[in-house]
Formats: sequence, structure tokens, C-alpha cells
Amino acid sequence: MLKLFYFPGTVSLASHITLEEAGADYEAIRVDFLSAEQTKPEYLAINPKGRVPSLITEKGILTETPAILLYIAQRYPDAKLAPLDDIYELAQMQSFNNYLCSTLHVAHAHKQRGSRWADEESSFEDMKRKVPETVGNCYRLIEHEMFKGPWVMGEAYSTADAYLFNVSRWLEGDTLDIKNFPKIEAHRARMLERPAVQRVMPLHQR
Ligand SMILES: N[C@@H](CCC(=O)N[C@@H](CS)C(=O)NCC(=O)O)C(=O)O
Repeated sequence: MLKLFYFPGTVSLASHITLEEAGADYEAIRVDFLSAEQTKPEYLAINPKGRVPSLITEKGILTETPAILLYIAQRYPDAKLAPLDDIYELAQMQSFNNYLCSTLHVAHAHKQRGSRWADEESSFEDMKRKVPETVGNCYRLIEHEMFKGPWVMGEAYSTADAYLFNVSRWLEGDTLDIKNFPKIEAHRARMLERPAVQRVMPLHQR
């Protein structure tokens, strides 16, 4: 059975929704960030990165959201969570997911995780101030260039939708107004109607 390590409010929501959409047989295990469990030897023995999500498979651990999402989509092809029969479309989905992972999420992390990149308090403040601009630029690009509609990739729902839904829940905390991103706002509402999302959300409230 697959095991997903997660914590509410983090990027682990996308993997959790995708497991649920796939109808996977899995166990969700909460890592208690409030007691910094992700930094303790027991968790580091599972995932030396000290982050969530981690997905334990029969073959070993998987980390990094784009890799986990693609793994689930490929393991459960009948759920049609990715355009697996079209290499160009699949690469497009990966392009979107990797943009969220390597650019948007990293820009967002500058608000609370400045110590990853600097030591001075003044540097943290500077990084925090820049977040609405850098994250806002990401959402502008998604809203105007990348989002096809009604789902991220167009007519078909894919893993990119769970991922966008996950990260866009941080938008208000980054002092951005979702009203400025009407496609992303409508996407959020559409996601909340999905039974898989409704089943998972109670576990992702802090
Ligand atoms: N690139 C990773 C990022 C994972 C990540 O940074 N997770 C955060 C939560 S959103 C975390 O576990 N942080 C714990 C910490 O910094 O102590 C992914 O996409 O899965």
C-alpha cells in the first residue's frame, strides 16, 4: 500500500488529491510540523530532505511533487489524470507542474523561509517584501498565458489542476487578491466541487 506523508497548508495537498482522484489504496500519515517532526531523525530516515510530500512505494520513496503526481497518474492510467498517450501534451503538463515547483513555490517560500537563502534579518525582510511582486508575476503568467481552461490543460482534468489548486490557496497569504485572477478564482470553485477534493480537504485544515 502507498503511504503519503503530509501536513495541512503545505504542497502535499496536490499529491493527496491526486491519490484520491486515482482511487488508490493508500494511507495518509500526518507529519506534525507544529513539533517540527519533519526535522527529527525518525522522519529524516524516511525523507532526508525533511520536507513533505513523501510517497512511500513498494520500490522506495518518491519526493518532489511533479514526480509524485506523474507516478500516480502512470500507476493508475484508468483514472486519466494525465495525457499519457500524447508525449507533447504530457510534456506540457510537466512543464506547468515544474513551473509551479521550481518558480512559483520557491518565490512563495521567500516569505517564511528566508533563512534558506540568507542569514541577516534585514535580508529576510527584503525577501518578504518582494513576494507579492514575484508570486504575482507567476500568477499573471498563469492567468494570461498558461491556463487553457476550463482546466489547466484544456478540456481534460489533469494532475496540474490539483497542483494549481494547492498552491493558489496561498495566494491571499501572499497578499494577492484572487479577484485579479478570474480564471484561477473560477478554477478554485470548480476544484471545490470535485468529490475527491471534498474528501481530502477536512484533513488539510489546520
Ligand atoms: N520541491 C518540493 C518542495 C517540498 C517542500 O518544500 N515542502 C515544504 C512544505 S510546502 C516543507 O516540507 N517544508 C518543511 C520545512 O521547510 O521544514 C516539492 O514540490 O514537493
